[in-house]
Amino acid sequence: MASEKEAALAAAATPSDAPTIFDKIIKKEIPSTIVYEDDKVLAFRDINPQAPTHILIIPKVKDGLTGLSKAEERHCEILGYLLYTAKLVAKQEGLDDGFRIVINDGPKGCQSVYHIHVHLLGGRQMTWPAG
Ligand code: IU
Repeated sequence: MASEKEAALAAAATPSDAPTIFDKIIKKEIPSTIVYEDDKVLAFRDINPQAPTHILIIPKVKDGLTGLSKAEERHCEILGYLLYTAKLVAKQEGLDDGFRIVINDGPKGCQSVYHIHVHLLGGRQMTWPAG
């Protein structure tokens, strides 16, 4: 599998508002391990986990929100809901001693999928600074 940096650079070369693999995951056209779902969001296990618990939380409707840098005022509600869902899933996963939330943005942020997503990482001691 390509490194995160290579994947981010490859993704940056594609039209950023094009459908992504996450649309197929939302439509259940490709399998994923879903841990939470409601009418607004989907949470599923990352295919390449960077921690014992690594879950992605995504909006079901992208509405132009390819990444955080594209956020408009109309997105405030879903952005808050993504974080609230991350907290619910962290509780569900038993991450009672702490966890980390990450939103990668753009090539330098190592974003590789242009459908906004919140990474929920836990189950091990995190270090700082992030790489
Ligand atoms: P990033 O922040 O854009 O780099 O995160 C994208 C994540 O999506 C990354 O951690 C991948 O492992 C993950 N992922 C996935 O879970 N399932 C897939 O089919 C693909 C990527 I492509």
